[in-house]
Amino acid sequence: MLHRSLVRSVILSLTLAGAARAQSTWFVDASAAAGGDGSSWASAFTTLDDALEVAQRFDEIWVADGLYTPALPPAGDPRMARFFVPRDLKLFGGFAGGEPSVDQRAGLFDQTVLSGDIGVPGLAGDNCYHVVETWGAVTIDGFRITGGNALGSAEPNGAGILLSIGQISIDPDIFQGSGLRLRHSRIDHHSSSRGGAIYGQLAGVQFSDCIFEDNEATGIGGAISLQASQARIDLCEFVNNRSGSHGGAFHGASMSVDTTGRPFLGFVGCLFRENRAGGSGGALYLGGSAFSSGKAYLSSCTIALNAASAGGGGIFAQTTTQVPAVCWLENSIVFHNRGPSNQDIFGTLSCWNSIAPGQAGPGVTGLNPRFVNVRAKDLRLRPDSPAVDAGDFARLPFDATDVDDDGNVLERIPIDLDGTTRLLGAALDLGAWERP
Ligand SMILES: [Ca+2]
Ligand SMILES: [Ca+2]
Ligand SMILES: [Ca+2]
Repeated sequence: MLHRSLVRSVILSLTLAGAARAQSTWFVDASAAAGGDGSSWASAFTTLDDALEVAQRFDEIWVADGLYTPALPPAGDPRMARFFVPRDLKLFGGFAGGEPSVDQRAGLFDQTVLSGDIGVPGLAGDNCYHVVETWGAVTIDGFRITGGNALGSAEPNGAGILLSIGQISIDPDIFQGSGLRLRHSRIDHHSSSRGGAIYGQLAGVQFSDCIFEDNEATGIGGAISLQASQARIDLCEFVNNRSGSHGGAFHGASMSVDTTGRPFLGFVGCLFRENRAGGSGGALYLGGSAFSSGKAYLSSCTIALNAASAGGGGIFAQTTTQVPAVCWLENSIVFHNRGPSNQDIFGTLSCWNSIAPGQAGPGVTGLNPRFVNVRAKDLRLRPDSPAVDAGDFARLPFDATDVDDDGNVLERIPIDLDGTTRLLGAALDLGAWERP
C-alpha cells in the first residue's frame, strides 16, 4: 500500500499540477452499511483505506467513531501495513456520523481509533511497525492512534506516526519533510527504538491538544524524537513515557534558532509528568551534534515527577565547552523530578519567571510550587502557591497553533491546559494551569 500510494502521488503531481479541481470530502464510518462510495455519511466507506485510496490532494476525510486497522499488504510481512497519508490531505476524526461540518462534530476523539493491533489482539509483538506514515502538509485531527510496534522493523522508529522525508525529487516544489499538523488526539502504547510514538527528521510540525501516554523507546525519546526539525507543541500532555536511553518523553537534536535567537523548537502550556529515562533527561533531552548545543524554548510548562538514571531528572540541555545551551525557560515550573545529579535541570538555561532549582534569572526561584496534591498527581496550584500571579504575560507566546480554534493566531495563547481562560487574577500563573 505504501508504494502504491507513493506512485499515485507522483502521477498526480505531474498530471494535476495547475489543474483546477474541486476539493472533495470523503466519509468513513465503520458502522455504515457495506458498499458505500464514500460521498456522504449515508453512503460512507467502512474503512479508512478506502478513503485514502480515492482521496486526492487538498481533499478532506471525515471519520466517525469506530476501530480502524490498516489493510494488510497482499503479500509479504503483514506488519508493514500502515495508513499512508500523503501531502495535502486533512483527516478529521471524532464524528458520530451525520454531522454537516467539522465544527459540529461530536468530539468522539478517543473513540475514533487508528490501531496497529493486527494479528493476535492484545499481543504487541505482531502489530504494525507504523500505524501512520505521513509526509508533506497533512492535518490529523481528532483520533486516538495506538498499538504500533516498530521493533523488529528495518526502520524501527516512530511506531505511532512516522514523519517521512519525501522520497520524490523530480518535482522541486515538493516539500521534502513532514509538515504534520496533529490536533485533539491521543497517541499511546507505541514501542520503537527511537521516538516511541513519533519520529522525524527535517520536519516542520505543529502539535496541539494532544496526549502522549505510555509510549516506550528502547533508545532515545520515549514519546517523540526529532532531529534538525522545527516544532511548536502547545497544550500537550506527556505522561508515563519511557526511554532506555536519553529523553523519557522527548529527544530533540540539531535544532536551530530564528533571526531573533528564538529556537525553532517550542513547547507552550505543556505538562510532562512521570516520564522516565534510562539515560539523561527524564522528561526532555535537548541535545546537539558534537559542537552544538541543546536548543528549545519552554513557556508556561509544568515538568514534575519525572526521573532519569543519569543527569537531569526533568530537563537535560546539552552544553559544550564552546557553546552554551540555547534553552529558554519562561513562566514554567520544573520541580519534584529525580535523578542522581541535577535532579531538575542539567545545563544552564536562560530563565525568566520560573520555579527552576539551580537556575538563575529575573523572577526565578527554587521555591516549592505547592501543587494541589502531589501524591494524587494533581499538579495544579494551591491558593498559597508562590507560582500564582508570578508570571510575565509579555512572555506568553502567540497562539501559533490556534489552540482555541477561533482562527486568530495573533492573540497570545488564550487558554490553559484545562481549556480555561489563561490570564486570571492579578497576573499570569506559572506552569500549565491558571488558578481559577
Ligand atoms: Ca496484535
Ligand atoms: Ca493568575
Ligand atoms: Ca486562537
